[in-house]
Amino acid sequence: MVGFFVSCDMQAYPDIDLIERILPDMSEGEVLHSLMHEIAWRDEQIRIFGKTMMQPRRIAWYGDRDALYTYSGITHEPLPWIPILQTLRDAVEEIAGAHFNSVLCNLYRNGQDSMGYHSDDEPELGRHPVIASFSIGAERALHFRHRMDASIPTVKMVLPSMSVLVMKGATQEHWKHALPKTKMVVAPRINLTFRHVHQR
Ligand SMILES: O=C(O)CCC(=O)C(=O)O
Repeated sequence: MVGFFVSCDMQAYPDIDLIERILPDMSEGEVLHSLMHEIAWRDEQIRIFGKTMMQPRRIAWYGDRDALYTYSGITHEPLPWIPILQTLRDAVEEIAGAHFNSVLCNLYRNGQDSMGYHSDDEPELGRHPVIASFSIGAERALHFRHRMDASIPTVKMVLPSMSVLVMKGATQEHWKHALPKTKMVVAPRINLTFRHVHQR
């Protein structure tokens, strides 16, 4: 396995590993260019407190044909895998030691694009899912907030370009995560969260 691990205390930290600089034989520029231009990015609406608005990021859902996934109240039908996503899936499967049949792609166009606090705890992901989150482009911080114990400090993980964050164990059960807006970063960032969706 290539990379550098940050091992975390199970009590005060989510069960996560950060592996930096995967794919040593592919350039960051090539991968970023492919993801930007070959993914069918789309804008999606969300409803918050009765108001409909655009999500502050662009998204796409790819996967095996039967990997249907309900997310933010919307059922996503996957688009078929494309070569760059298959290559990245192979790499993250080896790192995570898990099989993934789908991927949620997020494009944050600048520091004003973001994702609010949530857990990836939909029933079709099963209990204690392994989720491998590949990041490329601008470095942004992912924040983890404990769901039950407000005295536990927020964990802030800076996710470098070409890194994989593996979330596992009780991470989704006990923690919420978010990608806050930032005034510092203006460059785009792409994040791919590889998941295994079980059929109901
Ligand atoms: O962009 C990120 O690093 C987080 C993405 C995320 O939380 C999700 O797709 O559920």
